[in-house]
Amino acid sequence: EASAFPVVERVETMLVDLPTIRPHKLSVATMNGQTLMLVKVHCSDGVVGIGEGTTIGGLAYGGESPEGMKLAIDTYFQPLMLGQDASAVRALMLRIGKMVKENRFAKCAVETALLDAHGKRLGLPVSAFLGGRLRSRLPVAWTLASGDTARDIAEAEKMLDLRRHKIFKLKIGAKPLLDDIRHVAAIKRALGDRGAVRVDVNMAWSETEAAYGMAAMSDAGCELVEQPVASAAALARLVRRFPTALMADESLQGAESAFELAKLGGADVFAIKIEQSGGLFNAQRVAAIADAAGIGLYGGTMLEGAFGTIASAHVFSTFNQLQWGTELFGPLLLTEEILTTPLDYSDFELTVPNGPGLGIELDEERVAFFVRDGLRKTIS
Ligand code: MUC
Ligand code: MG
Repeated sequence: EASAFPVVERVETMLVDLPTIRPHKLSVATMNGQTLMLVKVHCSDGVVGIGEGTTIGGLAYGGESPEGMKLAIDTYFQPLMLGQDASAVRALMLRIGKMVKENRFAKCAVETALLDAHGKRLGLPVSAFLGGRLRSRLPVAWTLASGDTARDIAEAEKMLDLRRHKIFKLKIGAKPLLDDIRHVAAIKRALGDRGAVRVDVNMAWSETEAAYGMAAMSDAGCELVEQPVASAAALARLVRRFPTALMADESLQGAESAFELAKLGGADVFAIKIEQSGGLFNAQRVAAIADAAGIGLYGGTMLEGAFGTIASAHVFSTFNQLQWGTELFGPLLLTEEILTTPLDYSDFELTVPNGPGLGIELDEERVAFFVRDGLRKTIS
């Protein structure tokens, strides 16, 4: 007898290795490519949902890797999902949460796939059952991280000409402080009022360096400094000492850490990421904490491909406020298009798709070529 609700029949995972358009240099790693961990949830009503997990530089950024996510889902998530009601997404995520601690990135990928499937089933975009969107276009920052000042300026000029980005985030912290200060000042000088300049230190500074660095960033015309130090207590000591805004990223590892940081007064702005938050619903919980604490919001990225990026876009479209825009440029850092219809990046913004589920479609033939141990390996 057929059950009254659609059940999860199969959970399929794959690693997709894609080159980046240029080396992407962060203080924690230099990326020459990105690995997308894609998860497909096959349901008994014939619906298939797709989710994605990524990290930055393998294990250089945090505790999860694409390979680790795949293993966790294949071995531990899948048995908890098979035969369960695929349309009861929150109940299924709670069930998984009871048996799987941490693993926020893998949970986010699975939740994304379930929500994509659910939306396709209902004929509604994911944003609709996250409470409904307040905006359909999101401002998108671009990250300048070639490691070379002149090249970064040329890249920013190109983005301005294309009308694709006018907010620029510079990755610093790998070089000596004075070199970084010169780099940021030179880029802001070149762009003037045409482009906003922000920096992400990815925790590379000591608190002393941060105090000096934040003052220098303010003088250089940099409007925001992201996660200069690791410690939440140090962030709280640095916050609002300088005209430049202070944004937390790595410190935010789900709602509990967001609550602790808000209590400490450790940030002017939260960079909310769906993966670090542990999924789309949890990203909304982090946003609610920021709202309640009077903290500004920014839509962050783990340099996801199209699926993680659009899952993020659906969530960010529902935030009460989004004063600092987003950095949902991940797909543009990759050389390959993996969708049948490319995303709409235009006039400095990304359009949140309106079709059922995530509202995007995987180009199966194209992606087969880049699946690890798949077609490309067989051919070459
Ligand atoms: C981060 O730390 O915010 C976001 C943009 C980028 O280039 O790297 C990421 C990660
Ligand atoms: Mg960051």
